[in-house]
Amino acid sequence: MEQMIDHIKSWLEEAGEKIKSSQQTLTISQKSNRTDLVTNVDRNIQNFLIEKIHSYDPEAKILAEEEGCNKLSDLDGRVFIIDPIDGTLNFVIEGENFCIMLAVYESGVGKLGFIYDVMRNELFWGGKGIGVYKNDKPMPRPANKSLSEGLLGVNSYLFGHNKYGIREIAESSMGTRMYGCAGLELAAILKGNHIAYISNLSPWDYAAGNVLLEEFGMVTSGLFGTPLTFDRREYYLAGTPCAYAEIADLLKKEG
Ligand code: 2AM
Ligand code: CA
Ligand code: CA
Ligand code: CA
Repeated sequence: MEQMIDHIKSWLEEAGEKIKSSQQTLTISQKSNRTDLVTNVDRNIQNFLIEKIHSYDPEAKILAEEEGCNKLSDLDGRVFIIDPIDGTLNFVIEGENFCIMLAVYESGVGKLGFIYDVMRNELFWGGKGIGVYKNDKPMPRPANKSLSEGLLGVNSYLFGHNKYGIREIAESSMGTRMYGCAGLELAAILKGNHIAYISNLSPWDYAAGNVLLEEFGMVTSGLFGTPLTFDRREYYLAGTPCAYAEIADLLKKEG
C-alpha cells in the first residue's frame, strides 16, 4: 500500500505541474450546456493519469469523468476513480479553486483517496485504517458539530431552486457556502470548516472524498439515505453524524 501511495503522490505532483504550466493555452468546449465545460487540460491530465495507472497496474480498471472511461459495468477488483480537474468552471474563470481527485477502490470498498488543491499546494489524502493527512501532517478528526453550529456547503442549482427545502435547511445553519468544486467542499468537512455538503454528483466527484470522510467517521449517502451507486449522477449528502441526521430529517421528499 505504501508503495502505491508514493506512486500516486508523484503522479499527482507531476499532473499539478502540467496544469500550472498549461493555463495560458486553454482550448475550451461545451459538454451538456454552456456552463458544463471541458478543456484540453482536463483531457490531457486524465490521459496522463490513465497511462501512469496502466503502467503501474495493467489489471486495474479505471473510471474517469472525460470521454473514454466514464462507464464501468461493475466495481469488481481494483478500480481507480479519477476526476482530472474537479471544478473546471473555476479552473477556466478563476484559475484556482479546483482540484485533481483520485481514489482506489477494491471490489467496491474505498481504500485510498486523494484530493489535490493544485494552486494552494494542499494534498488531502489517506485511506481506510491509515488516517487522513494534509500534505505530511495527520489531520485531527473534525468535531461532531450540529447543523446550527457550522457552515453548510451546497450546490448552487439546488439552492437556487430551493430543491428539497434546502433553503430552510440552510437557514438553520450558521451560513451557506458554494465553492463550485465538490472536492474542496468535501475537504472543508474534513478540515472541520463545514458541517455538511448537499449536491448532485457523479462517482468521480465523491469517490476520493468519501474514503477520507468515512475514515473520519463522517456519514455519506444518496440524499434520502440510499447507498451511493457509483454508476450515475445522483443527489448526495455528506456531513458530521449529527448534522447529517438533522438534515436527513429536514429534507422535503417532493423536490
Ligand atoms: P466538474 O467541474 O468536474 O464537472 C460544481 O458544479 C461541482 O459539481 C463541481 O465539482 C463539478 O465537477 C460538479 N459537477 C458534476 N456534474 C456536473 C455537471 N453536469 N455540470 C456542472 N458541474 C458538475
Ligand atoms: Ca465536468
Ligand atoms: Ca467533478
Ligand atoms: Ca472534472
